[in-house]
Amino acid sequence: MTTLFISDLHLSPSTPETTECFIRFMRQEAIQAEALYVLGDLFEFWIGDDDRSEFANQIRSEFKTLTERGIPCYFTQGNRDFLVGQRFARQTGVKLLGDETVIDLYGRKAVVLHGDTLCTQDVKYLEFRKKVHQPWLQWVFNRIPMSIKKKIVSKVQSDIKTDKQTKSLDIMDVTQSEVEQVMQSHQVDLMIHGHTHRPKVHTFELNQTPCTRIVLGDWYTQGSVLVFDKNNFELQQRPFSG
Ligand code: LP5
Ligand code: MN
Repeated sequence: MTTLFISDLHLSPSTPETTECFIRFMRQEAIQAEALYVLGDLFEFWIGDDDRSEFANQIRSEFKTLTERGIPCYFTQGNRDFLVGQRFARQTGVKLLGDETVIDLYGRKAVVLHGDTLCTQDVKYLEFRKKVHQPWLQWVFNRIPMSIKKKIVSKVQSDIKTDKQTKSLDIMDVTQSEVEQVMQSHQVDLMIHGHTHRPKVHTFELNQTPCTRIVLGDWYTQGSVLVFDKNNFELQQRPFSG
């Protein structure tokens, strides 16, 4: 039996190949797993749990099928789907996790998170994150009609687009001291996250203890899955034309 981790699919009606790959993954692979963890940015952008589009319904239904078959599904919000809420969880059977969650992986403790909060050099993003995470603002936004919400999101997205282009790749990667601080605070030697789209297994020592940080890959040109079982783990890819 395996535990599967995915993130950064950026699902959207405009990228049907990714959606097809995701659906195949859910129906053929996740259905046989012990658990599925989605560590953020499942969606290119999630405008709110009131999204009743055919696309949103289809994705919800894939999770519902899985959880109804008894496969536990866990979801951490990313910077693009921070508006996934309890209604989505109720409708799909998915369990929402907090920003940082410690899980038991076959007897080994691991902290799982999206990864955006580890990029402490990206001060402008973290300020932006703080703003859009304000509960009162989300409460208001969730009550605005869909057509107006779409206009607000497009406006904000186009306003901040150029800002990202001016940032160095370094700024948009994790800060090692923050990684260490988070791992120490949870007393774990394993961290799993996405966000940076730089899939890799990093090993380092922390207080003479060997530590591992696994970075999940995005789904831009292929599926990307971390497969974990009781003896081993592997970052694997899934071709689009499966
Ligand atoms: O995902 P990726 O890699 O493309 O970029 C992220 C960071 N960008 C984001 C932005 C989201 O994708 C788009 C969000 C649209 C939000 C609409 C909000 C509607 C209101 C909701 C209210 C509840 O996450 C990017 C990081 C990058 O990861 C790192 O890899 O750098 O961050 C940015 O580019 C953010 C800019 O630096 C922020 C610029 C400040 C602009 C201030 C505008 C204030 C708007 C307040 C909105 C209420
Ligand atoms: Mn992200």
